[in-house]
Amino acid sequence: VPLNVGVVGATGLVGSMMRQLLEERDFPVGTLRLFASARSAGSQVDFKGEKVTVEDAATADFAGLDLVFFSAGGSTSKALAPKVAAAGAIVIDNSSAWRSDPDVPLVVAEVNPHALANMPKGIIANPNCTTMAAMPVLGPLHEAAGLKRLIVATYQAVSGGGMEGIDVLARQIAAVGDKGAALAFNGKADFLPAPEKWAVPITNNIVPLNYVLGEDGYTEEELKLRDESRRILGIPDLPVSGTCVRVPVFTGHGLSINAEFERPIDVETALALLGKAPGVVLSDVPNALEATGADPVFVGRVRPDRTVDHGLAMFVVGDNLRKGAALNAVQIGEVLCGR
Ligand code: A2P
Ligand code: 11C
Repeated sequence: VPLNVGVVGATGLVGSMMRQLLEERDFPVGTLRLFASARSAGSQVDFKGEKVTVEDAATADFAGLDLVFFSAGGSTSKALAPKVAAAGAIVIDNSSAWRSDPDVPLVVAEVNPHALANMPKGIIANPNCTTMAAMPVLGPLHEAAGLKRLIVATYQAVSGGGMEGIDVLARQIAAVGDKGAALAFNGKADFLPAPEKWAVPITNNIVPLNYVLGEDGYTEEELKLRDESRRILGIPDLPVSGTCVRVPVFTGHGLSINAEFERPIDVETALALLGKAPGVVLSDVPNALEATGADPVFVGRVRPDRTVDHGLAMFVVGDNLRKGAALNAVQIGEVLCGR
């Protein structure tokens, strides 16, 4: 049965990817309505060869919609998602607004679709792109051996910061131009651009501070990784220590993962499980360019972590705009359609 589908934040980076994936995956869309801020209301966007006019989300009437995807930031979701759900639609929200609400399931399509059985608010949360990349890999390993502790360092692409992140890196790369080799001896060269969006330049650099600091000196991104992993895997007190780092890559979040398990699990067993895990592809050198534009997450460098009794070390990369955001949201929609 075709559904009346909406996208709030349709003009943004993730919202545009949602539109693309609805088309690419032939999602059963009857009518598509697109919403954004007053700034872009009235503009026209292509969907399946037809023009759709963008509506102002603040004043729109949401009646008649079955399923509405949100990717317009946390405050828009907080304010609007309950209104849209009250009008009768199921909301799949990509922001962090609802992820810790016990009445809102936090779902990775391949890992915990059963959580969709309980959604009293009519709202479903889509995880952070960093957490997301790890879940299709850690889910089957946890099922086999019982995850006990997680140490993660990330290598995150700038498109995790939206269109603005892409623009900032592109501008900074252009400003350095062909003078970059001078940075081998002088990290304060006068041609370096002033920092924008991140505390220090992102080009030719690594930035171990993704925005805001929270509890214990961990960043919000690192705390999301901890809290969301606990909820998705169903291990409420799982110890997780993350270090989230921004790198000058446009798309593809990489994660170096050290996982400790309750029970023995060797590399061969892990590779056999990961080789047949849905949404996971084995790779000798999982890297950001390999992941960009691809649906699955890539895992490789799987080896024993002998610093603990039952440990594995590995590297995972996923497209932060696809599986990390828009794709998982659409996959949740597909799971709902299947019911
Ligand atoms: P607009 O293009 O009208 O500003 P990104 O994450 O790429 O920056 O995109 C953010 C998306 O969220 C855009 O589609 C943007 O619309 C939308 N958005 C931002 N603020 C609001 C708001 N208050 N109400 C509805 N949509 C919003
Ligand atoms: C980043 N992971 O790479 C963030 C973007 O909680 O959905 C997504 C933030 C979120 O900057």
